[in-house]
Amino acid sequence: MEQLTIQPQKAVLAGVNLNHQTDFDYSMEELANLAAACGVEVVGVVTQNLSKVNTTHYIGTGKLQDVTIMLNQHEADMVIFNDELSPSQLRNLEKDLDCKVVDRTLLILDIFGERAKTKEAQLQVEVAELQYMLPRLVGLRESLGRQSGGVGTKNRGAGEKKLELDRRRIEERITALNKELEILVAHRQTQRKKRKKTELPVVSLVGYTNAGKSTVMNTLVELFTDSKDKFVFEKDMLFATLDTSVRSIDLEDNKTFLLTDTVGFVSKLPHHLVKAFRSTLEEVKEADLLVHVVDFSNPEYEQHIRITNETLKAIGIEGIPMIYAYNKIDLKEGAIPESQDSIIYMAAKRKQGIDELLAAIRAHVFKDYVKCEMLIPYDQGQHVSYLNEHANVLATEYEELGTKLTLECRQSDYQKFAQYVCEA
Ligand SMILES: Nc1nc2c(ncn2[C@@H]2O[C@H](COP(=O)(O)OP(=O)(O)OP(=O)(O)O)[C@@H](O)[C@H]2O)c(=O)[nH]1
Ligand SMILES: [Mg+2]
Repeated sequence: MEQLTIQPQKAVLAGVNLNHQTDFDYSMEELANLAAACGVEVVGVVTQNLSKVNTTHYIGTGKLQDVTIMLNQHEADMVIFNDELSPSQLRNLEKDLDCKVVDRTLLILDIFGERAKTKEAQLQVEVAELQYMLPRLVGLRESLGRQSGGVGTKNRGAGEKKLELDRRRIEERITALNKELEILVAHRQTQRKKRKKTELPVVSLVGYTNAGKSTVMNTLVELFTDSKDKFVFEKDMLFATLDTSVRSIDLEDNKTFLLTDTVGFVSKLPHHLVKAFRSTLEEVKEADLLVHVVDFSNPEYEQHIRITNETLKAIGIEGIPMIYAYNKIDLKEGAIPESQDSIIYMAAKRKQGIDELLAAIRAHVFKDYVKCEMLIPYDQGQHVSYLNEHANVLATEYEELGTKLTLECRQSDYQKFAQYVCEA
């Protein structure tokens, strides 16, 4: 057995700035963060301004030499490219650089592979990996053979094993994985249907990776549920969350909504990965309201907002009302603007701005609540109990003909109990 000692790998980053994109520097910085998340140490960066990427080598010949010099200088044996490489670019670079060649897609796949905890996430990542590998078998065989498998640590070896399979077997494996996934997805759909029956409004947290979505979720869970085992995983790292979790948030006035937390986005999220995670994101599609969590302390937050909105659109999530939650204001210097209807400034970790966020959520998801009076006959006591549990009962009086409730309730309950409503 090969020993799986974890050695920090050293890498040179290479990126092409196509037509002077303003966010280019940031995307290189992000590439370095992604590399760090894989335990890779960045020892040098080579960039080039081009109007079109080099079709055979992604960067030009001169820059390729710069890369080689840097590799030798630092005794590094890996180059990470800032875009997805075509199969032939990968092959050529492999051959000419004589080192391990990794692109942004493989890097992200590797992180996802390492973080995936649930069966569904693991299957989704594996499908995406195999789809990525399929057209690149030749180049990757060499690249991954050079060292022990994937980019990072845990995935190591898995990549190698996969490459021993030939194309046909990879295709068969993709089919088999997709079948397994279908079963899991069907199960989740059943759960979702069950939830739908409760007619509770669904609020979904969306946003860039590391913005604080899971922290917002945990803060609300802490304040509005009894069971503390309902916390989700939050951490200062890219892609801490890969699955969708749903929690029921019961506010003091018996108004309840479902809150979902899910995977965050990043720029140039690999196409296959987005596709693979489509079913995870289906929950978001059915949301009544999106809370777009933004790391307001990140200088590139506007860019993050744009990428998140573009990714949402790419997966077919459009036309759902959205609240912006500008998070981490505790890290921001200077004056913080006042929160408005759909723009909230907050610090989830310090429970700051939670009231404002809740007010904004309430205004959206409980707007069809009806305020009325109902007179429930004494022999229909079960309705009184139901309403005490499911509606916001403001006053209770015992009258000659029954219990008179002054309440706010959902439209559906208003209709259900229409016969008891007192005319105003
Ligand atoms: N200073 C500060 N840090 C925060 C705040 N909210 C969240 N964080 C931190 O930001 C980091 C990321 O938080 P998460 O909640 O895991 O972020 P996420 O959006 O769920 O990230 P992914 O699951 O990776 O997409 C953690 O270290 C949090 O403690 C805040 O209001 N202020
Ligand atoms: Mg998270």
